[in-house]
Amino acid sequence: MNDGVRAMWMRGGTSKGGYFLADELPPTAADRDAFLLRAFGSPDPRQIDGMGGADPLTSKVAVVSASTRSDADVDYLFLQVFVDEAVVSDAQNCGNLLAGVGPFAIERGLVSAKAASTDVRIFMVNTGKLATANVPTPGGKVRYDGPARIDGVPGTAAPIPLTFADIAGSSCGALLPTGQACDVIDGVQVTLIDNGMPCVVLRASDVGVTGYEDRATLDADEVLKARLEAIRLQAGPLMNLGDVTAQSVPKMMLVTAPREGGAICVRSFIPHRCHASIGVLGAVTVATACLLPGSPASALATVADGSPLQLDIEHPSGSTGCVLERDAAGQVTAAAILRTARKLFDGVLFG
Ligand code: NQM
Repeated sequence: MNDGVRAMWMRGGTSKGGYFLADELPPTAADRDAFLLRAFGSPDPRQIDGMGGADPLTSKVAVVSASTRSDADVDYLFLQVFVDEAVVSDAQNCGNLLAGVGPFAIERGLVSAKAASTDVRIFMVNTGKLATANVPTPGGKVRYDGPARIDGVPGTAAPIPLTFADIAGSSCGALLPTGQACDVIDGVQVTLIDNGMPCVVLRASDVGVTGYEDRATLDADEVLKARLEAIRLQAGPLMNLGDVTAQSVPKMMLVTAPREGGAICVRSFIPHRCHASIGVLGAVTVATACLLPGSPASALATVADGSPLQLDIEHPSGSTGCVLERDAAGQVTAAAILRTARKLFDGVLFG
């Protein structure tokens, strides 16, 4: 690919990555992945020879195309480019990069902008589920600056609310793939749950930490990481994900009681490094666990009654608000989360 491929670099939520039109990438998955590994500089812990930021949160790809579905405007395939392994994985979705998909689709002419704001209906190819992004488009152009603040990103930007309906079991086939809200692995109570992102939810205190530590402290704790990985590898088959050795799911969500007025406090491993804040669909999934009697999360959570219900998920950079809707039986039927995005670069990327 010496002639390069057109790419836009964007911050999406609290993550960052490359956005591509599907038909501008190499046509086979093998050639596409080889191009992406070269372009991002993987495998290398510093990604010095490429665009990756030496962090899983900045080594991400959105592949976007016009949708053939009647209920979607565009298709979004998320790819995680591993930093220090020669792996490009489509085994997970990403709700943070999703925040840039609507603006990108409008910028590339896949969706026509409306006068004030534009709803972009996005089919998330990794999970077969739908999201809607509301993109500010005053005067028919994407607007990136604005008053919205999200923890984990300095400053403010234009608000992009994301809404999700019916995302339970997105990768595992069911909200609770084992059929119960609490299982025990290696003597630790866990909730194996997927409301948009496969997650193993467990008490931080059950693996020897408080859950209030900062990212660097947790990343340096090799004993903790080995214990979490042992639990994760056993959780994979139980969650219908098979052997997850080379996958970035399930995510490990260490929960503890909130201390900033939120619903729950979380440190997430994604899965081998601690997240600087929290993933979008990861946050929705933990919030859902807080509502499940019997889950280690619900015992620690502070949650009001009713629907819609706002749950603020505390994390290392602040908190992320999730709005959940429930039906009469208490099942979560829809979720919404506020994100922002920023266009950083538009050009040609060489692999
Ligand atoms: O859970 C990181 C991120 C994510 C995923 C990860 C995400 C989500 O923050 O929807 O956004 O969990 O690998 O980009």
